[in-house]
Amino acid sequence: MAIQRTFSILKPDATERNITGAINALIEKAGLRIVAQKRIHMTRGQAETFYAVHKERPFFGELVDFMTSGPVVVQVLEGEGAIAKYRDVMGATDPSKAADGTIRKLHAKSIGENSVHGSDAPETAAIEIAQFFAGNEIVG
Ligand code: 3AN
Repeated sequence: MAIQRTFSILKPDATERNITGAINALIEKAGLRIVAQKRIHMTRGQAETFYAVHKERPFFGELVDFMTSGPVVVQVLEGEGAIAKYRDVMGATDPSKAADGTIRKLHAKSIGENSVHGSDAPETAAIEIAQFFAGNEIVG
């Protein structure tokens, strides 16, 4: 399996509860390396662009409201098969369905306030990373 990069967000429910370090510990324990990280407050425009694929879904407005409700931590994670590995560590979108030991099982509050985002494919990872990081901000 090749070394990959994936894009991660620690969402407002995580920054609000001051558990970004606890989540980072789970990321690092899984063998993923945090090669870029910054804390930002997303604008509505940034959130709408980021989640454009969900524009027609009934929860889109709620999702944008939530993602702009407080600070988030955006990250680039690197490792062997990082995209699938991070999705395993995150757990299912709905925390009640997430496997034991996953970030969402341990920390997510609900299907909407589910603590973390991770890219779902190499193409989306590249687009998402480029939305938030310049090349020289990623130090592997
Ligand atoms: P994942 O983040 O696991 O890839 P997606 O891509 O289906 O899940 O959904 C993107 C985000 O939209 C989720 N992380 C969650 O915050 C939100 N979301 C998904 N489904 C719902 C829902 N039924 N109600 C509210 N928010 C949702």
